[in-house]
Amino acid sequence: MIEKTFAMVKPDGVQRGLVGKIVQRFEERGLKICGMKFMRIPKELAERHYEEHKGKSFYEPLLSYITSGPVVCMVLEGENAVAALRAMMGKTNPQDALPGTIRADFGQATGRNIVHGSDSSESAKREINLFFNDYEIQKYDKIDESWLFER
Ligand code: IDP
Ligand code: MG
Repeated sequence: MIEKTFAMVKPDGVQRGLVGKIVQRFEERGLKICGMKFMRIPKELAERHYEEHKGKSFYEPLLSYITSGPVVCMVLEGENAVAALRAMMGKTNPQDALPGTIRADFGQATGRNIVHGSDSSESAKREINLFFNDYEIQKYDKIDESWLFER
């Protein structure tokens, strides 16, 4: 099933100069970039984005982290894109993430784990709507599609 998901290079990924490498992985996998923007997340948006974690011990540090500098937000599309992105990211704690995943290859600590990806189709829809307007999400044909998929 072709679907969209929401991805983000978090402030540590931007500061450490990993934006290009991370976006390259998505492009090489064949995930289509439908939206992309460089922004600083306002506190209120961070609170809405992470509302499921409100009250947890890491909630306040998480808000500080995610609003501490600019991030790169993306809408990615592909076959089972939600699960594909989560698999590419690896486990939340980079210490548990498998080599070859973004979090294992580039990070060491849960509180500095470089990337975000929606955890379900419902989260993906919610997060895409939180971060992107309709006019920021592009519909277009990409020349590799007939070689990525059997059609
Ligand atoms: P996920 O990003 O893999 O979906 P969640 O459990 O949804 O993981 O947590 C959201 C984010 O909160 C994590 O990516 C990480 O940045 C931060 N976080 C989660 N658990 C901890 C923790 O125990 N200590 C510090 N930060 C945490
Ligand atoms: Mg999550």
